[in-house]
Amino acid sequence: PALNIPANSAIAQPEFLMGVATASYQIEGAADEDGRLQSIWDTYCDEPGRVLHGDTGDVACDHYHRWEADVDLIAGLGVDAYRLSIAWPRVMDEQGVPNAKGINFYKKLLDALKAKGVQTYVTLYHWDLPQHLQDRGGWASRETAYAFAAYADLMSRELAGKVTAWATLNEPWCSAYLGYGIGRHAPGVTDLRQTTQALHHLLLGHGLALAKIRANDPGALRGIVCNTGVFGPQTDSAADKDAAYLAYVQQNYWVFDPLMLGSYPKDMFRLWPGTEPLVLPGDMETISTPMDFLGINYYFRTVVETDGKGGYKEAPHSDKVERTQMGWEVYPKGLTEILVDFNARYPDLPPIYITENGMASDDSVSDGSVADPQRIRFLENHLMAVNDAIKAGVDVRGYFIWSLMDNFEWAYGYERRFGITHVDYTTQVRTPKHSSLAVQAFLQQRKRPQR
Ligand code: GBH
Repeated sequence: PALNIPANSAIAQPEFLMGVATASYQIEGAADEDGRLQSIWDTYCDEPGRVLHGDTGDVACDHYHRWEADVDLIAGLGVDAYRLSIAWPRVMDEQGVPNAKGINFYKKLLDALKAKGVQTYVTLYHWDLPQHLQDRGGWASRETAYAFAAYADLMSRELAGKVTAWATLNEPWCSAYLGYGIGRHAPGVTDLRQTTQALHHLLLGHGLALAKIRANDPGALRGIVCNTGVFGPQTDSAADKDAAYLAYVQQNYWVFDPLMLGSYPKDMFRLWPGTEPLVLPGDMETISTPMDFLGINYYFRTVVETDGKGGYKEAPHSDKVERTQMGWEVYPKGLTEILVDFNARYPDLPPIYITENGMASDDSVSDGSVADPQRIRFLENHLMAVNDAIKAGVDVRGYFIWSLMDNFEWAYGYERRFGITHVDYTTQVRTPKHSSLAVQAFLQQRKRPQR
């Protein structure tokens, strides 16, 4: 049966864009092929103890070789759009010389999607930084922002006309904080001064890239994709409420304020005193360059309490709430709350796309089918949460499910399955889960626009 979404809701109209999402390192594999350089994730995966079971992206879903069948899979779902990312290490060498083989992979892929009528939302950076740039400081170094602008310049020239919408970065918060703050992601650094500087350089690179894309591919939309999250206080005490507020600032306003208002929130540096980044004249103007869309990724709520030192920490998990295979709380209302809050806080908020939402479950194939009832409910309830935000006046234009298929889930390797399609990593067989069939049926019964 189809996703249970009322036919008269805004999100069930054909104008509301429905898509599925992936990212290069999580699906492509072919790590050493056609001149691909080493990325920070290849390095990180090879360090003992970093990734569960020592998994790596060397093969992943072998999408680099199976892309044609995967395009058929996407088109067969009936989605309007596919969100993918480009692997920076595939398309340029260390001197910045274009690598035609790598670039051609994306040309063929984008052309095949276009031929099937699938719009393309292309992220330039979904975490696979070329290792040679990390060797010179990575995002903690200002040079990386300029290198990113040169990469964006090249790709928007090479792929002009093939892309519906460009997103510069995926979740700069994760790159900065998980990568340079707590070391849970590549490059595995733990230094808060590098963290705030890295975020600044990511955002600067984003702003510089927007100008290149505008010049080279003026017909495409330009934006960024950022993660969001909501926080609840463990108790009603003032200290716990302040803890929840600070966590919210750290996860959301730290990134969105510079993009939307041109300044960092002061409370960030109450949380992390003495970590203000070095900001050069003109940087904040570049960072707050207007965009055509904002991509928002949303997954869950976290309950926090005071750490007793003016900060916050995660509270012990309550067993009263529903959780996913990640241990993440299922909290659809949080998505409405975020959208309504941003709409009130940012006067120039551009149209929004939910560029990722979904959940992991421990799915397996039995009798040729995969039952994932929790995911079906999850998708329905989060789509309705988007609908509530639209009713409250927020301009949300589309929604992408994370993910098209099970894939390399970063520090959790292959043990967490976010796909609406099951992947058998031994045979690479793709099996649609029940959620995928429900999405497909929902999309089929939507009215098609009159042409
Ligand atoms: C997204 O990130 C990614 O874009 C995607 O590649 C990934 O596969 C997908 O979601 C599923 O995870 O402070 O260490 O407790 C997820 C966004 C935001 C998830 C912050 C974890 C808290 C990490 N994340 N969050 S931690």
